Amino acid sequence: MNRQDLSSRDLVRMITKKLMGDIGVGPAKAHEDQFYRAAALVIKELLAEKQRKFESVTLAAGEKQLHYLSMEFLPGRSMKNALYNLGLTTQMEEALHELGVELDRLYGFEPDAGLGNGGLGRLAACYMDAMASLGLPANGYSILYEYGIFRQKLVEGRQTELPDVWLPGGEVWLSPRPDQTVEIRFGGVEEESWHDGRLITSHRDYTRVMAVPYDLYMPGYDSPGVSRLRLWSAKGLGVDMALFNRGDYAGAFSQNAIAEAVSKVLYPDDSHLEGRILRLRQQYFLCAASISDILRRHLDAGESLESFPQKNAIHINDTHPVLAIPELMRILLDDCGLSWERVWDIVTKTFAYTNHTVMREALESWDEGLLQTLLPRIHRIVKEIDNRFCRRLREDFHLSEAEISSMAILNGGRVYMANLAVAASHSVNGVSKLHSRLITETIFTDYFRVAPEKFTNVTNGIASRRWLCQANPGLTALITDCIGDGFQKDFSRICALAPFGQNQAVLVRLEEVKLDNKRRFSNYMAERHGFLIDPASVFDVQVKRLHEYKRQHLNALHILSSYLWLRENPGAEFLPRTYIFGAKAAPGYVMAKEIIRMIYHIGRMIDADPAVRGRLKVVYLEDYNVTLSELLMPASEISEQISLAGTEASGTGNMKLMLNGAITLGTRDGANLEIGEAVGDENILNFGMTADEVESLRARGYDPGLFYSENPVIKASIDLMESGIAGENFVSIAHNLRETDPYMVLADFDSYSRAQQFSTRLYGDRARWNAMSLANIASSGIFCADRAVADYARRIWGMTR
Ligand code: 26Q
Repeated sequence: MNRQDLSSRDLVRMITKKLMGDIGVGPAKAHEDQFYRAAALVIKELLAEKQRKFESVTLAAGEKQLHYLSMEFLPGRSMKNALYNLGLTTQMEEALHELGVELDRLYGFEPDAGLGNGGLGRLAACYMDAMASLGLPANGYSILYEYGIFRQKLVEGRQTELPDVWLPGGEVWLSPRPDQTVEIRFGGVEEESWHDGRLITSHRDYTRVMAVPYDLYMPGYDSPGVSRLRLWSAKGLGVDMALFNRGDYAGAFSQNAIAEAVSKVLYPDDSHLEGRILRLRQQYFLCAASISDILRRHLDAGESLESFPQKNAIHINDTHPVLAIPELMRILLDDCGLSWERVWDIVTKTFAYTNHTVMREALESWDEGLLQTLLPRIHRIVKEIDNRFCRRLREDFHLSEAEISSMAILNGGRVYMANLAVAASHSVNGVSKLHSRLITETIFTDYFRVAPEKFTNVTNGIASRRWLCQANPGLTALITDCIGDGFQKDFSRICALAPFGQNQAVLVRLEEVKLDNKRRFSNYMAERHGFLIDPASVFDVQVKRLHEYKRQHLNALHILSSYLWLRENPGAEFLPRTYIFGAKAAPGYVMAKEIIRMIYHIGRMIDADPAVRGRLKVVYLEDYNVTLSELLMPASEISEQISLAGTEASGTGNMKLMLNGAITLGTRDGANLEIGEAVGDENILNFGMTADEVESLRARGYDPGLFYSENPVIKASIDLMESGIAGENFVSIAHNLRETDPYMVLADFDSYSRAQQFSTRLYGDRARWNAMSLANIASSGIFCADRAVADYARRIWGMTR
């Protein structure tokens, strides 16, 4: 049974029962938020039941299970997606209507589950959806952060961070499983001794934290599959009675508080953050709880240790959960008594690793002393892995000491997590063709020479049904009218839309759908934030985390130049354009926060200037998240993907925008290149240096000062930053651009400006623009997460269906 076979009558009965039984109110008196909870509880129960069935069928059939370990999952809201995938939206609408409420209004009561920072976390959520839709058994593992990604508030353009309290509305989706709690041990002393000729390790004086699992179910579309995301919550052992009885109340409770701090809050993405001990505790907490759970389930199914790699694939999402490797080794060595060689064999057949960045400064490393104190046994195992590994490189591969030290796991008192991941995984992949090539040429070049067969590429994909069918019903209806149903299940079929690029009636309808979505977005912004956005202006969108490599400041610099141009040419014809930004900055990233403040003030300056107002507008969206993104993507027309070539691993927002008919204005970076291959050069707006050109410019020596002094447009725009934008100046950004410009904003500026102007000309030719937009939608099939996950399943996880 793929679609849930329930009538609206059944749902009325089930919702009423939940209201009376769990919430304590009858339908006549219930408020909307109570209806939201009741409906969520009904859906959760259906999902739990479906997941149980799916799991028992796949286990009975002896199917291989995927375990996806990630410090981040960013599912956003669950209700709409669950109903859509179960095929229950209409019945639920009718049921609620009968009870006097509108389903659409209930969606608004659900908070985003924001247990991630951005791309990497959202990717994990998209993949859970795809696994379930393909009917492949998948378990996601992460942490039940009490506070997810901070809520962003702008005060005079300054980002301030507020705690994200999501559990009050979010926990209705979680099923606690306290019976499957796991004990995690930190610190203490580790000893080895010999008994009857065997080496026995013992561990004492450790502190204990309990990991309590909460499950979130994610159903597949028109499929029996349901993915289970298991989130671990840290629980202390309660009050220390000995201290309490002595009257030491602070001491009596403090151990408990320290233990529970582990799952309190998600670390905001900060690649430069010096190794914080709490982050390392979080990482081990996730890994130890998950490995224990995976192994228990494997053995409960009546399987042997030998069959572990045949029945389980463990994927580590970047290096954050890499301690799962030594943790599995620890259990197999110490608790199961296997030999090192057998354990190494099991581990290297089980683990696969995805890298999400080429930037060296973002590669994780930990102080070795810290690891030793916090996890003495894990440290010893890592040391032994490193010893054996380096010995092999020296003896079997005859590598030089320089090569060995670049590949070593322990070096100069630090632990290199990416090296551990590559050494112990059977597969290492990047997330776009370019990125996968670059990692073999830069950060992993020595590894690539020794074991080229490990390296592969799987280009990212997105949950197309969420980002198109659920987020953009108008466009979905148009596509269905053209090519019928069927593309929802098999997204590669969306290519059947391509011939409609010749059909003027379809193109006109496409334009109308876009305008409707722009109006919907403008109305929302007006009601919520009092912003007035003209739906007739071009919606030019850059939404992603704020980082210098993503170059929001290149966009801002160009807006400043347009502003100056308009001031000098007040009578000129100018296609009105609204630049929409949405981005959170890591709280400690000073330059990123300054860029936010500058963009905000550019918006103010323009609004205050009658000569420019109405033709240019800059909107900074506060607290950009998954739900806001679902509203914005359908309304977007230009997709800004302007990272310095060679820095953005893939990008996934670029795919969501393309799927909704936006035209990419971007560098030849990450997945932009593959978007270009799919749509053809005439349907994408590329500019700037290629990754190779960036490299050679760097090698020749890049001097941003030259661009500043020789290009009057650049000079005037940077000078404006310094002299004042809406009464504020941005000296540090101006200085950064002129003096170092690490991401070569000035080198790409001219080319970017020309691409912007070209986009304006194209937009003026409505038929041409609409045809380009349609070509983008029709070419987006390969960026569906179903395709990406099918690739992983076949080529990396050894799963078939
Ligand atoms: C590091 C140290 C301390 C705390 C947090 C972190 C941290 C957390 C998250 C470092 C990095 C991340 C996330 C990285 C990320 O999202 N990368 C993006 O992954 C996407 C999915 O593959 C790609 O599309 C993007 O190109 C890539 O930037």
